Amino acid sequence: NRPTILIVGAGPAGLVLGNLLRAADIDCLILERQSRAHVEHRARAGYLAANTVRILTDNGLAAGLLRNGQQHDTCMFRTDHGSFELRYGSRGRGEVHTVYPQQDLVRDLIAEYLDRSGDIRFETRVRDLNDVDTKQPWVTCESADGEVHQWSCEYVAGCDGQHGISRGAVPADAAQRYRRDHGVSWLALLAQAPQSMAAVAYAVHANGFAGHMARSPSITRYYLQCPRGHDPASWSHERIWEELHLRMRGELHGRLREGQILERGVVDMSSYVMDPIQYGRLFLVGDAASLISPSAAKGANLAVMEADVLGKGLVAHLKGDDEQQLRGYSAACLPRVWRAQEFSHWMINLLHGPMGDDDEAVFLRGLQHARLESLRTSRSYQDFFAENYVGI
Ligand code: RFL
Repeated sequence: NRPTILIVGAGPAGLVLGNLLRAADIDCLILERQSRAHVEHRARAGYLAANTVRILTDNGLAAGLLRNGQQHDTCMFRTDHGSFELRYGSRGRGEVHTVYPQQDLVRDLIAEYLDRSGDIRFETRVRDLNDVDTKQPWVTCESADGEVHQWSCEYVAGCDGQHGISRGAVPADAAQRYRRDHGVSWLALLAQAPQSMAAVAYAVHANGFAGHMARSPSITRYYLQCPRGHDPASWSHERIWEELHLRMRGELHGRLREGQILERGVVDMSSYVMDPIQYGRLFLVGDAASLISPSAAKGANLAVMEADVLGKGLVAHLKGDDEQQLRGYSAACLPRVWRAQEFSHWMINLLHGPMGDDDEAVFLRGLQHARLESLRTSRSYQDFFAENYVGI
């Protein structure tokens, strides 16, 4: 009953890490509070950065996404001043996104982990992490039938997302915590509808931001900026499509292809960074380590990058007795986390103008327009955008 590595959570972070460890024949156990069906159907991210695809490919985890993912290299901006397309695939480092729904990636990663003889327990909630600053950490968990188990291990990877418990096992004085509420909320929608245009579309409108992002040939994600504390159920089907048409300026650029709204939820844009993301023998990975607003689609990509860095560090330490990489985990990840945070924050300012007609709001909308104009006309601005938009 003593796995070498105990991983809390079977999202992209925990599953990539588990697969890397199993490839090196390191004994690990993943504990996941939800059922397998639940995690395999949880729709979230879709835009995978070039570095993510590289990591997954190099580690034999990309068969599904290489077969079924779609490459995207263009995004589009629509404003009161007109519309323009940006072919970011031909700017910056020339990298593109691969669009592959997160739930499909999770399904592939679970199948591969089991093929590598990985041990995973679904419907098993970790209740607490103990003694993580000693050589023998242990956790208490509870299965769906109420049975309580204890596991001890050598290392714990906290991959339990933004609402997990791992972060709480780091004492207040052992890490610096940085937080920001961006004061913006999005109604996140999944529509049973093919994409309406070939590119990601960002619409800046007096009623607020609207976004269009492909997920699969028959599913599209849409976003509508909405007031904080908004009840997503209060939007009727008709009102959603009417508002999307209006903000996307369907009358000028062509109507959107409508379909049933399959899922809806409100995402409050907030960010969180912890430094360091290690305490004793506990390592935080993915959303557990740092939360990023979805404005630049970075969360799942950071999770995979961190899982890769930690996986390599653990393998080097356990197989080759080289502890240096493992000790450098936080230092290797955090500069990239901050750079992604900075770009996400820049995107929030690019896409959301303040409402109202007071002097400050009008001034800030002037800046927003200037920023969009730089993006439309300046090659070096476009290179900066492309490098950060697809890069991690
Ligand atoms: P996850 O995926 O949340 O997985 C954590 C897992 O831990 C489990 N868990 C526990 N298990 C056992 N015991 C406990 N006590 C536990 N507590 C929690 C949970 O059930 C879960 O299975 O975290 P991970 O692995 O760090 O991955 C992070 C990503 O999921 C997240 O960053 C992205 O989805 C963010 N995101 C996007 N990221 C991108 O890179 N590109 C995108 O296009 C993109 N679009 C999005 C997004 C997030 C969104 N929402 C819902 C906030 C779009 C949206 C709408």
